[in-house]
Amino acid sequence: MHALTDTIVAPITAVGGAVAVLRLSGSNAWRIAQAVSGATPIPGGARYVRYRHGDDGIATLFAKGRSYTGEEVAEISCHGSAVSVRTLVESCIGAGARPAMPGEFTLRAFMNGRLDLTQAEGVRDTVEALTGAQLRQASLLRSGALLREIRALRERLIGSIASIEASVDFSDEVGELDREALATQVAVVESEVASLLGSAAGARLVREGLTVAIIGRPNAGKSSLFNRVLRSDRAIVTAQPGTTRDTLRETIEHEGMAVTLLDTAGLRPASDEVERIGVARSMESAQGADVVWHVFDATQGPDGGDGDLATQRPTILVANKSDLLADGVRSKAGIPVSALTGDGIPALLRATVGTVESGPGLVNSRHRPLLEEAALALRDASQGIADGVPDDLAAVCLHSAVRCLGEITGEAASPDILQRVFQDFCIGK
Ligand SMILES: Nc1nc2c(ncn2[C@@H]2O[C@H](COP(=O)(O)OP(=O)(O)OP(=O)(O)O)[C@@H](O)[C@H]2O)c(=O)[nH]1
Ligand SMILES: [Mg+2]
Repeated sequence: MHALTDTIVAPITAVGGAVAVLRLSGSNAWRIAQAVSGATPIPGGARYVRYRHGDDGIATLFAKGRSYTGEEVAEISCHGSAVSVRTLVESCIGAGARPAMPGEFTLRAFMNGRLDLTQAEGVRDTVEALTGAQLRQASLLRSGALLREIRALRERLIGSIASIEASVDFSDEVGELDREALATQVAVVESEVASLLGSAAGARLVREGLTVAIIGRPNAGKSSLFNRVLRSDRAIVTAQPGTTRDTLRETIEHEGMAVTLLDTAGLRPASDEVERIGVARSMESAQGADVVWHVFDATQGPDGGDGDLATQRPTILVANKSDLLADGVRSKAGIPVSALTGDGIPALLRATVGTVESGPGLVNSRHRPLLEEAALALRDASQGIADGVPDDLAAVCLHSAVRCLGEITGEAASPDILQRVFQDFCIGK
């Protein structure tokens, strides 16, 4: 890791816009902004500046303690062409800055106590959000909603540990430990940790979205359905069975949730090597999906040799080509849809989202194992208190739960945990 005392620079806007903004952070930020622009920008305000390399823009200075990173910061804008951005970055480096590492602005904000690890994750999730639900969830995390909950639980446990330690060390003054009160305190924390864990699965679906594998026999209309739901001609459709070979993947937003659709090769005994690989990939897609759409031709029914398509995943039977059924005839099974006319697609999407439990929640895949470990330690503590183990043994379990909660917020985080959190940030965050 590079020195945290360097002044760093990176564009904080995406390429391709009309305007770009560079952020300089560190003790020389203002001096470097001044060196590249020749003007004296106004502390705490924005000022029009002309850069030595030819472009111009606005410089905004933030004082130490009043910026995103907590350090002295200058944000300087220029026009968004790649050459203007590159030249301005190079000028800043020439004046003493170093290129920022991915996530380094947010790492510095964390180091300076501007945010905790869960809020840093909220920053990353906000930048990466694709749907309205993801944006709301990320903003809640960024606002410190999980931090406050975890910190409150941690403080309660620290209080319990203190009461145990006081009764061990100063039993003459504070008297015997009130084991019943202690058991109640631990039980409350235990149930709150359990409820956080209970929200994790739903939160994952909002965060990562839902993956749907479309499988079925050749010619059932899988690719047609895929195209219809995407509203584009993404996949090749022909009347010839065995058209799709490679798995295709596209994401849409449905009612705030990211839904990734996988179009797969029709399942049948393969006639050549390419098809054999395609069929194997179809089964792999199905095993990895949250939901499977098992598509069949409504004029034939699902039983036409489709029995071998069973997967372990929640499966929705989809009776496609319902437009070919005679008036008044209903498909024997499944949700009737027509990829040709679009009939039944809204009902299919509703049923799909209905098979999974998705809900607001702030727990991510890093927090989850730590919460599980805390829950185990709390269970051991409760058990110990009920069984009358020595008080300091119960305290050991509580200490371990406190450490897990501290790793979530970063109050007790080692350098490798920090590296894991910040490594998947992009440059400029
Ligand atoms: N009438 C009607 N025809 C459809 C419908 N959906 C698909 N088809 C036709 O069925 C044929 C096969 O469609 P595809 O979408 O290629 O089927 P597939 O399941 O992807 O087939 P493979 O990729 O070979 O496994 C094409 O001729 C489509 O035009 C539908 O809802 N109604
Ligand atoms: Mg196909």
